Amino acid sequence: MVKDDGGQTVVLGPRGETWAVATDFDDDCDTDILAGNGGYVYLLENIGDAEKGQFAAPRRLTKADGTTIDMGYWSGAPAFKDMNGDGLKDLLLSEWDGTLTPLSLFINIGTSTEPAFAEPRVLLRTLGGSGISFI
Ligand SMILES: [Ca+2]
Ligand SMILES: [Ca+2]
Repeated sequence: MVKDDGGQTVVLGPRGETWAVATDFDDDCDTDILAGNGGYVYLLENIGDAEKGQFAAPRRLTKADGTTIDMGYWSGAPAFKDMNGDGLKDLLLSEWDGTLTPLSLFINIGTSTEPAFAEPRVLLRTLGGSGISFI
C-alpha cells in the first residue's frame, strides 16, 4: 500500500485496473512509481530517500505542451526506458484492450531530471479485431 506524504492511502483514478512500474523518473537516485490507470499515467514522486520511500500525492503526467497524457479508458502498463539512444528515458505506454493505440512511445524532449514528452508515436495498431501490426 502506498501512502502519500500526509500518510493517506494513495487513490488513483476511478476507472480500470492499475499497472505500475518502479523507476527513477527524475534521476535523483531514488525510486519513484509510474502508475497507469483510467487512461492516465500518474507519477508518485519519492520525496523520501533511496532507503525509505515516501511518496508525494500522485499527479498526472503531461506532454510538453501541458496537455494531460490520456490513452483512453483502459490504459495499461507504463515503461520508462531510453528508446531512441539519446540518454533520456522515454515513456512507453500500452492501452489495455488494444482498441485504440495498443502501444505508443512518448519521446522525452525535456531533461533527465525534468522529463517532458513529445506527442506520441504509435508503434502498434489493431487490425480490426484480428490482431495487431507494427508500424
Ligand atoms: Ca527519483
Ligand atoms: Ca530517449
